[in-house]
This record gives sequence, C-alpha cells and structure tokens, in this order.
Amino acid sequence: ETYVHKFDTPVFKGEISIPLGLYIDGKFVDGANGTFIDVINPSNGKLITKIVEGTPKDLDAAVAAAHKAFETTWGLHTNGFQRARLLNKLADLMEQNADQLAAIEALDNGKTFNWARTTDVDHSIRCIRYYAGWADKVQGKTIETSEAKLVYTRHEPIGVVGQIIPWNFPLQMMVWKIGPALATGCSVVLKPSEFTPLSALYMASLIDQAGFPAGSFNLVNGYGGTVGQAMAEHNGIEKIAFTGSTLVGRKIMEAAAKSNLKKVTLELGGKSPSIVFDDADIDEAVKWAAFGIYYNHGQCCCAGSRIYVHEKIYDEFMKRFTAHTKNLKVGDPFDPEVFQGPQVSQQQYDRIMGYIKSGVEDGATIAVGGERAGQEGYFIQPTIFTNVKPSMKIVQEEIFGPVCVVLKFKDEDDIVAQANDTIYGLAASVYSQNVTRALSTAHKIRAGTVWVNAANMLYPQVPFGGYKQSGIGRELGEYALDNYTAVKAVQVNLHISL
Ligand code: TXE
Repeated sequence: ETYVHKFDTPVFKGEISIPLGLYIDGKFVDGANGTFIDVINPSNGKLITKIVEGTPKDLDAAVAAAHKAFETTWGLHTNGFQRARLLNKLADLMEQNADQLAAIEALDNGKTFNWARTTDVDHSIRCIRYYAGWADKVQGKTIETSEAKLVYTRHEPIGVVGQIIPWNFPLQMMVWKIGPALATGCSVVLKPSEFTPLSALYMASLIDQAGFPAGSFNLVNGYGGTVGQAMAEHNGIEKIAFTGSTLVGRKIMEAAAKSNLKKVTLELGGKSPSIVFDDADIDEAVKWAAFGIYYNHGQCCCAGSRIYVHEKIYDEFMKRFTAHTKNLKVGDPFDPEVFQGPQVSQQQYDRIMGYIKSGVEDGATIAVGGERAGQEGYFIQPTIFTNVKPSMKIVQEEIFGPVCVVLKFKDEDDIVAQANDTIYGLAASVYSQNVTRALSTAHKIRAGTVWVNAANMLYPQVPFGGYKQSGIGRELGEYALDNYTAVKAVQVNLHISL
C-alpha cells in the first residue's frame, strides 16, 4: 500500500508516492498485528496518513532476514567495490529525488523546504557518497611479531545491527546510521521515529530500487517502548546504534547489558554553551549564535542553548541579538520567506511551553518571545531568557526548542568552568578574534565538537559525538567505521626455525 501526497506549494508542486508498510527481506509487508500509527502534520495538527505499525514479531522477521542476507548475499559475501556501487546508486537516486525528499521532511517534520533541501538532503547525499568511498578502503594491518610468524588483522563487518533514530533530522539520522553500516557490509534493521517515518519509508523504496540484496536493509516502524525496546533486548542483534534522549539511551544500555552484551553507541542530549568574548565580531557572533539555537527550531542535539556574553559587550550584543531574533519569520514550512516552522509534535510543543513557564516561575525575564505563534499547529516564537541563574531548570536541562538563555560573564578564567557546568558535552561555540584565546578555550571545553566563530556546521567526514552524558562513541568520519567492524587478529605460524 502506498500513500500519494499532492503538494501544491510555492516551492514544490507534484505528487509523491510513499510506501506505508514495513520493509523486510526486500519487500514492503504488513505488520503482524494489523495496526497502524497516525502520522500527523505538525503545521496543522491534522492526520496525513497512517503507516503500518511493526511489532516485536515483525522485528524477529526482520532480524532473521538480516541474518540470512549476512550469511548468503551480504557481509563477507560482497566486496567493497560492489557495496560502493550500491551506495553510489542510492546517492544518485537521492539526487534525482532531492526535492521530493525535502518536501517529505517539510511535511512530516515541519522543517522548512528550503533548509531541508539545502542542508538535510544535500548533506545526506554527500554522507552516502562519503561512505561509498570508504567501502573498499576498510583494511587491517600486518603486525610484526617475529620472523617465524605472520600476524595480520581483518576489520570484518560486525553482523546484524539495530539502528534507532529520532524525529529531528529523520533523513540525516538515517544516513549517518546506514552509511557506515552498509559500507562495511553489516545488515541493517532500522526503526525510524514514530513521529516522522515518511522520509525513511521513501528512502526504503530508493534502497529497493538501487538493488541492495534482500535483507541487507530492513525497516520496522513502531513505537519506542515496543519495537525499540525489543531491538535493544534482541539476542540476534550484534550492535545497536541509538540517537535520542538520554533517558532512553540508558534503557538501551541496560537492555544490551541484560541480553547479549550487544555493542552500543549512543548520541544523546546536550545543553551546549556559546561563549562570546569581548573581542568577538559582534555581528558575526549574533548571526551564528542565533543560528546555533534557532536552526531546525531548536531541535538540534548540539543547539547552542546557553549563551554567555562578556559584560563589556553584553548590552550591544543583546540589542542586536533581540533585533535579529524578532526578525525571524515563523510559519508555513513551504513559504520561502520562513525561517522557522512548527515544532515536531504536540508532546514537544507542550514540553517546550512547560520549560518557558518554569523559567518565568523561577524569576527569569523573557526578553523576546515566549508565546505560541499562529492559531494552529505547533509553532513557538523564538524565545530569549535573561536574568537567569545557573541553577534554574532552563539553564540546566535540554529544552529542545527555540529557547535560549543569555548570561553575562566577566571573568575569563571562570567562563570555562561555567560552560562545563553541565551533565552534557556534545558541542560548544567560541566567538573571539583572538586566535590564542579562542583555541585555548576550545581545548578546555569538555565537548565532542567545538566551533570557533560558527555553529551547527556538520560534515560527513568530521566525527560527531558526545563527552559525558551526551553519548558514547562517534558517528561520521572514519571513526564511525569502527562502530560497525570487529577486529580479528590472524596469527600464522610459518614454521621457520631461526
Ligand atoms: O525522544 P526518545 P522523545 C531529546 C530532546 C527531547 C527529548 C524527548 O530533549 O525533548 O529527548 O524526545 C525511540 N527503547 N531528544 O521522547 O523517546 C523512539 O521511538 C528503544 C534529543 O521523542 O528518546 C524514537 O525512535 N527505543 C535527540 C527514538 O527512541 C525507544 C533527538 C527517540 O525518541 C524507547 C530526540 C525504548 N524504550 C530527542 N523509547 C537528539 N540527541 O538529537 C523511545 N524509543
């Protein structure tokens, strides 16, 4: 069964067919329970369509198909050149359907078509090509021990991997996960977020067209508490990769520990600081700090949600930052003038509004925003809090919306301690024209990424991941290949007597 959506918007016109089933063993199929999940349009709160709901029984079928492929047509039964060709074919198909992918993201997630097209989709195509490039370059080493021995390592695909992704970058999170897994020859079982399944389903149809062997890639839609949990507990899954909340990340590790000790990588929450020194280019700092927090409606794990500004430039920064924030247009994701669309769901809308309320109750000042935008859908005004104390919930906890706190600092030595005063460690930004100050600060920050005079810049070749409770392991770059390979040492006795 497929759903055909007719788009008639200023930026995209046309019909897109999206399969609604689970994708198991090279076929779109129904779920074992015959139940469905509503897919809601965040711009108006209305039903778009219903997708097939997967169950743990369907997951078993997907894992069995993945094993069969791994042992017959995939895994060590392919070579890197063949896998590279398939991934490049997939990238070609994504390129041919780039507008379609962007339109689906705008419809289902609420991000704007233009941003989706120029960031999510372009980045995703590059990411698949990047891992296509690695497919025939995954290699071990020979290691000298003695003249009587030959010792070498093989980096073998780890096996069947489970991948659970969130709703904030549905397409990008999918390619970050499947790119290195398929490049190394692992078989994949993917669970998209129940809130944003459509681009993954469309991608499954492109993967099918590209000609990947049946069972090498499988998709099981479903809720986190059922299919997601069953995946984390599954004895037939060798490795699990998860992006989502820190709360669920803990559950995944626990389930992995209690079942088969599957390998775990986690990409979790953040409360990333932006530090604006008094020698920063203020206009640039305003532009990037705003992009750092408001891009993707604040729904970025690396969002720069705590902004620390040196007291000497605080007033000037605030003047320009509030003006910039008020100018951001919130509305229809298909309107080319719009910067910010709706939040993804009613749950997220309620959560963010709850944080705004808590900030007010704790005595912080709303400098800009703080309200719903529009009459329907899940739109929230970009919001700045000032007069905040480090102990407040809005300073400590991840809000995951277009809401930031701005704090004044004076002491350069103390600012690093303040920036590091968080359970998270995903990212940070430093704004300064002084290279020594900027880089020495960057080195002292406990985070997996530090941007200098920039924010939210991601490249497929640059590793991304968290310190502290922001996660375990690194995605992207060469580093991600390690997540999907097991190292085998082969020791050969050459029977040479010395
Ligand atoms: O995330 P969940 P939610 C943070 C952000 C957000 C909060 C809550 O702060 O406000 O999390 O969002 C699957 N076993 N991030 O509740 O539940 C679920 O189906 C296995 C940051 O939507 O973590 C979905 O596919 N899987 C984050 C995925 O986990 C389970 C992005 C993420 O959903 C599961 C998203 C379980 N028991 C939210 N329960 C980031 N790092 O970018 C749920 N899931």
